[in-house]
Amino acid sequence: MQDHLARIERDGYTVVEGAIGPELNDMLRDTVRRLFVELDVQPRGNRAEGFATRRLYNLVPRHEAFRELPIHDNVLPVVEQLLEPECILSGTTAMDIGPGERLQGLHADDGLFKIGRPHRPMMSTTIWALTDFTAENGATRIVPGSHREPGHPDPDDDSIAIPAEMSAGSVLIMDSQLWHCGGPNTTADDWRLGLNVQYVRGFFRTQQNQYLSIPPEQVREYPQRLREVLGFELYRGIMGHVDGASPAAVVGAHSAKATAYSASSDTNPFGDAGVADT
Ligand SMILES: O=C(O)CCC(=O)C(=O)O
Repeated sequence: MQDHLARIERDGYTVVEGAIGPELNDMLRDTVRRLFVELDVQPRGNRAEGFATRRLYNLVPRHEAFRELPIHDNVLPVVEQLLEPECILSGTTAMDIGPGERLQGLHADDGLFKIGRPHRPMMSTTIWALTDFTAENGATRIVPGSHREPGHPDPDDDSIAIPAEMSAGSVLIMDSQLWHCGGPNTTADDWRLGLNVQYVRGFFRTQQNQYLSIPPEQVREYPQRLREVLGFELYRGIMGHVDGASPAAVVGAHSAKATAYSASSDTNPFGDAGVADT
């Protein structure tokens, strides 16, 4: 844990080798590829999403295997330390980079937050390799140390980037200030499949809207920790309430933190203990 956090602080990223075993990895890969066929997923044809890349958003409700990832013991604890324990899921995306894809273009995932750079980590992007990531098949390109840069990159200056090569089952965890992008795929037939599982601190608006993306009857059945990570519990006992109740209570789930303002003093910013500024 400490090594991963130290690497993220120094380089802006770390890699958890073998975060998931071959069985889960293969099941996720096969499920994504089956969904691509069933849903007739085609490249969206723009630079951000790719011209030869298949993408699928909102994975959590689509199959139970995807529900393991946002709360996985080998990744979430690192993200919780990097951001905060009440961090929430910002989105999930499958990204299958196909032969002939060009460089996506360097960017920082939290570049939409106009809060000045560098800043304390606010967002964390984790990329789960479901196939081997190689320089040739489109491994994520990263610029080590760029999370400390005050500005934004030239999207096309790939000379400063290196490929995050990793074997299937490994996870790249980034401070989302890091300059990175999907790599070009120069192979003839080797698709590069990664899952993007992204988190933000609990007070941010998320990139994908979980409340409207996930059927309430599913949310009711999810484990408590998953509901929390999906933002269905109140942030610090206050933020996100619906007439004083948590979204979890509104969809009929048991809620650990049901009522805004009645939270205990150690989680209530208006209470005596307050909340440490971390
Ligand atoms: O596909 C990848 O490796 C990275 C994609 C990415 O950076 C993005 O879509 O924002």
